[in-house]
Amino acid sequence: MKIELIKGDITSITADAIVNAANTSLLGGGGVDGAIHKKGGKAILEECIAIRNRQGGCATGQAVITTAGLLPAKFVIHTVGPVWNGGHKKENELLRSCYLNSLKLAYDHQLKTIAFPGISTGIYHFPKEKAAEIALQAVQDFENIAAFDKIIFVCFDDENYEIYQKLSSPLNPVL
Ligand code: AR6
Repeated sequence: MKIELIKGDITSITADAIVNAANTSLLGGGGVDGAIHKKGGKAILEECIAIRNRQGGCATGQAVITTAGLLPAKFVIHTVGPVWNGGHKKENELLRSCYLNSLKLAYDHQLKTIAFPGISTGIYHFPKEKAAEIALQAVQDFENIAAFDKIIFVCFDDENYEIYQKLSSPLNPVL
């Protein structure tokens, strides 16, 4: 398993799955969620609505999977990160659950490559360095991580990219 770091737009990534930083409604929003629905087309929203009708959206820390519509990826895994509220509302645990549940869903679908954005580090204001530490630790801790070929962290902003570069280089000398 290889960890790759990319600076750019996750909607352009070719992978078995890209992860969306969604909200509990699954009906779209701004940030990476808005970009995925805009470029991926209506098939993604249709599947999100079907999931919502079946199970009432997606709870914080959980994940669901849909088609990737018109995107180059095969699937979108929608996970709902915690809103940062000072750190005493189980934000760390919930963010870790986002990564672990997304990896579990990908593993259950026999997916080999998965790309993550910095979940919760935009509109939800999770501190970026802490979020990156949690993301990298969750990947290392996932019990079936060896089944994956590649885990990609896609950083949209310079600050996240620099943080991931700093934190991930000891884990992966190829970075
Ligand atoms: N590709 C990769 N990363 C991106 C992209 C992109 N195209 N666009 C933004 N980012 P955010 P959140 C980065 O705000 O904080 C939505 O309205 C961005 O720089 O998208 O989890 C949802 O519907 C940041 O590092 O998600 C929810 O209501 C990271 O993605 C709410 O925002 C996450 O930023 C979720 O907030």
